[in-house]
Amino acid sequence: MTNFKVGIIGAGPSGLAMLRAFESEQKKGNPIPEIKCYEKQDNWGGMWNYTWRTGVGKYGEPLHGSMYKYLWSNGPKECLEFADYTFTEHFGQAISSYPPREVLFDYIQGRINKSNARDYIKFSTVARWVDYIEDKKQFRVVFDDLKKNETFEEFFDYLVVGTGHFSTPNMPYFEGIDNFPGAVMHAHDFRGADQFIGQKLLLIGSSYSAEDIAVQCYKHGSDEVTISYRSNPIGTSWPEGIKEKPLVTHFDGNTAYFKDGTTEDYDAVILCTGYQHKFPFLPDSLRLKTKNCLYPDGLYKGVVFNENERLIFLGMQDQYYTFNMFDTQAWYARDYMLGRVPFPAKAERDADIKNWMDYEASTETGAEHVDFQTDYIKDLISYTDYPAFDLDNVARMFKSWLKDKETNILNYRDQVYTSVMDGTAAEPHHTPWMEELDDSLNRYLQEKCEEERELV
Ligand code: FAD
Ligand code: NA7
Repeated sequence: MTNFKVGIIGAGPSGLAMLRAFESEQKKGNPIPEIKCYEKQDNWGGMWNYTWRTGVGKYGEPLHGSMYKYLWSNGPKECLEFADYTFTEHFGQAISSYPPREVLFDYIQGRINKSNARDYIKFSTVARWVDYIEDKKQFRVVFDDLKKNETFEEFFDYLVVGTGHFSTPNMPYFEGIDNFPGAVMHAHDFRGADQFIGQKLLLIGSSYSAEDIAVQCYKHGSDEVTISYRSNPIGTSWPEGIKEKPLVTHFDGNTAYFKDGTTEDYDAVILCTGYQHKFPFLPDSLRLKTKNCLYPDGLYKGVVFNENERLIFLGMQDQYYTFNMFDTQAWYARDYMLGRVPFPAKAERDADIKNWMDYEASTETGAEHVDFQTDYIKDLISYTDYPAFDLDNVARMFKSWLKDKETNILNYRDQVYTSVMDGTAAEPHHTPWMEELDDSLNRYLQEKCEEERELV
């Protein structure tokens, strides 16, 4: 049955994957449902659509973007590559394994520009509220057209939520932080290391944001960085200038007090304390309630909302895999909506969710988390025609990346990997990452940097 209507909220990598999944079906000559996608920003790309703004966007909405200047991929691009659109197809040449943000944005756009996806997307439009109308089995969604400042509503048989979950800060309070005299911000508002040159920084949290912001600030000239951890230190061998300490207990002026009894003075504090899954447009009964983990409770196959099977969430997991995982989810969601994949009774779905959650609970190390997500994607792929790829090899690259970071956090981005999609071996970037201060697409694609040319 295809005479139904699908609403997609968000045109980031997840929402775009959903559009692409339907497009691939259409290209085969098969009928597809009526689709509409709504994006609150003026362009697609989600997090990868960089903004200099903080706080609110140009229409006064809570700002989505958490990315910053000088952000380079924090994992090998070979692990996130689309199976149906390779980096080599896009750039026409081999590139390095850890491209900067603008290069990845270009790649995301490359695939979607080849489709008619833009025709389906209404930009500058925010989903405000959703009701489920039981007797019609439809969602009523209230939107605001931000440019026209007008409210309207639409009805859908299926609703796909692809609004991301690294946007609403988790901001814990630490006694005395309200009187800290320097800058205090969450990683969500960090827009680059420039303002912290010559400063002594305290980062709270010990995951990806803390690790990368510490290294970025070190690279761009901060004096000293302390990372304060709650549960576990990151534990890599840090260069002189970055160190880890147990959790800060409180502040007095610009002095931070730590659990181990030590104190230190700082110029600025950055809370790298993660994000909340936040769906202000969903009522409690339709809301996914989860912390950041590999298998959120209540999602069958990590995608279908178990309490209302017409509601779909994409990209809600913590992420080792990104773009190709969103694809496999979108392909699954498409075939689910088209009635092509088995959909057992609720008790069986509950049991399936529990199995995955028990599996996640049994994992501890980074390598085990990688294996978990690899198995999850293998399961999803087995239901659809998303092009199969060598996931075991991708898992090996992830584990090697984890080791590279442990060995040398400052140069892991100089390592190169080989695509499992088309066999292309990555080319080292023309400049070692620690010396490369320009993250623009133009500079990145230069064959040799100017200084080298002069020497030739
Ligand atoms: P998002 O990219 O967050 O997109 C969600 C979209 O939904 C946005 O466009 C938003 O405007 C829209 N939206 C939200 N609410 C509404 C609403 N109510 N109405 C309409 N539209 C709405 N991944 C990697 O693979 N490599 C990296 O190096 C990497 N680095 C990262 C660094 C940072 C700082 C962060 C925060 C994330 C990073 N990620 C990285 C992960 C990144 O989140 C994913 O790559 C990807 O962007 C997730 O796609 P998504 O579509 O699920 O969500
Ligand atoms: P994560 O990976 O969810 O990590 C959040 C970190 O914040 C983690 O180390 C937490 O410590 C820490 N945290 C959370 N609450 C507190 C409090 N109250 N006090 C101290 N520390 C706390 O978020 P990230 O921002 O690092 O990464 C998210 C994405 O952004 C990721 O995909 C990157 O690519 C970019 P815990 O270990 O739970 O004790």
